Amino acid sequence: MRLYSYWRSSTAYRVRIALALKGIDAEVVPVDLLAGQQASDAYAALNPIKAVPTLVTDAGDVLTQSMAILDYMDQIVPEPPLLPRDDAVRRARVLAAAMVLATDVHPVNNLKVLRRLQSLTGEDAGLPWVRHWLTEGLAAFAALIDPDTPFCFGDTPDLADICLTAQLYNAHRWGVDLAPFARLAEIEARCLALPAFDAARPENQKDASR
Ligand SMILES: N[C@@H](CCC(=O)N[C@@H](CS)C(=O)NCC(=O)O)C(=O)O
Repeated sequence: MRLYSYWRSSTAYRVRIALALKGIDAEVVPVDLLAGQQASDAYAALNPIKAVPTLVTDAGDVLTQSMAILDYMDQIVPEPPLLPRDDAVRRARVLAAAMVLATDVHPVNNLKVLRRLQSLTGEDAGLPWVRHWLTEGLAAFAALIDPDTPFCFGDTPDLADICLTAQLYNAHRWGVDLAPFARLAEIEARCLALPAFDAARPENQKDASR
């Protein structure tokens, strides 16, 4: 398989974690978002929304949207599961928490949204904007997960933990005050102590520039 990724992309980070958890080998192809490579004709032909990640399977199928790619991986390699399979209510709860970060927080803090905001307002409101939505989203996420489990919803990491770890990378990067989120920090530490999460970290990618 081939994963088009950018080291700092939290959506590509989600997919890198899941690939490692599932033990799926993939060649990582860097797409430099700051250089605008996501908008090249060649890349846009693969991923029409001009964003990472994109996964190309061994059969040549081109998959886009990180949550759809995670679902695909959960189908082809069922263990460890990313979502509960035998409890519809728990499955909906895990998905809801993950989607707070994936569909409520991530889109409004995306690079192209920040650039558009700046071009419309003439101001660089990026940092307060990003911190606001992250803080609001993390508070909602914390209220939605189980209160006293090692990971978000149990003894092993799932889709919610994957989305959390990736989004907390952004929170650290942008200096969000994480003092109110002690439980999330504990879960993050447990996740990052696992080899699969560690291997997927932005700073451990070959295109990481420090
Ligand atoms: N909903 C998409 C979002 C993908 C996305 O926006 N990725 C960001 C990086 S985290 C990106 O490539 N942004 C490019 C840009 O803003 O120009 C997904 O989950 O795959």
